[in-house]
Amino acid sequence: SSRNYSKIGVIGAPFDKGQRKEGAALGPSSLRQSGLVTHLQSIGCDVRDFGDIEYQPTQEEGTVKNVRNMKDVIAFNEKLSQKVSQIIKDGRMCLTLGGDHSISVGTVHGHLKAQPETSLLWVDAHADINTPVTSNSGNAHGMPLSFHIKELTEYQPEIPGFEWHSPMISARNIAFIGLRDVEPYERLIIEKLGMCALSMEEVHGIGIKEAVKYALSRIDPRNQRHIHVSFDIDALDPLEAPSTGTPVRGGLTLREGTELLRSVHRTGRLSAVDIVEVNPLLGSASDLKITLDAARHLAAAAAGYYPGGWAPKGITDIPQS
Ligand code: 4U7
Ligand code: MN
Ligand code: MN
Ligand code: MN
Repeated sequence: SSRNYSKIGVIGAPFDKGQRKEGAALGPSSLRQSGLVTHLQSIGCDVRDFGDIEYQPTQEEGTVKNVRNMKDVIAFNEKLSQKVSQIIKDGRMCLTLGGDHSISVGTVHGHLKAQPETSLLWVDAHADINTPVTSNSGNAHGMPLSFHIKELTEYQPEIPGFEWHSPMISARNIAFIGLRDVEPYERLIIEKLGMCALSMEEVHGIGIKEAVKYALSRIDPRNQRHIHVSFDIDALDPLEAPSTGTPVRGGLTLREGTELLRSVHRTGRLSAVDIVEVNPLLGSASDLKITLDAARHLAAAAAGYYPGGWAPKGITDIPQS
């Protein structure tokens, strides 16, 4: 194996108005405190930390067209999208630390603006493809994918202030891995659009390596597109990542998660990764430590970390006594 560590730009997205539990907005600071960024540096990555998106949420509830806090979702993500575009244009893999999953409204949009030829791997227990019309919860973190998909344009209500955001990816360039809690209308959308959706059942059937290979062959058949991985920490089993808002049993092991990310890294075209839904206010201190450790391992795998180690650069001989 050869040493191929990344040039990375890290951006924090401290936002949790896409769902009702407080705490995911503390994700970026708690991930940084646990040493995620310094770990990437220590394994040899060229890391530039762009800090956190600065945003003061409005105090009003602001439900628009069945989307709770939509004004905040729109304003936060407009800033985040610009930042992500800038980092990618700067030639770095953009690592975004959430935040709840509604922050992918901005990360995916910003990535697609900078690199239109991008495919998207959605690693999650959930499909997050509800439109404001099909959503039962009104929570934006269950809707981000629907906003990005060209084929769903005519099913979206018009939302004032959201005009800057247009769908920029086709359903054929998106795949799911890890699904195990999909609502009936979400499943209908997936089937109507013929999307590649690998639930935990399929992952267990063919193994994570084959699952990733198959998903990539579906969304990037000519091996030429950039890849965005939006990794919801709840894709992992709650035993591996307990501190999250919507845990579902029967998930990926951390080992499967790192294998997935390292496989995508090996394509050489991984250009953005989101790690979202870490909520430091949920669970015990030990639950939180386990969750933060998992996130750090995922980030390192995305950066190309190889656990077998490397010989020192440029040296071929064992030192003599
Ligand atoms: B997450 C849900 F109703 N489908 O829309 C919804 F089951 O980002 C869950 O994946 C969404 O954690 C989960 O609210 C969003 C629900
Ligand atoms: Mn989820
Ligand atoms: Mn999600
Ligand atoms: Mn969740």
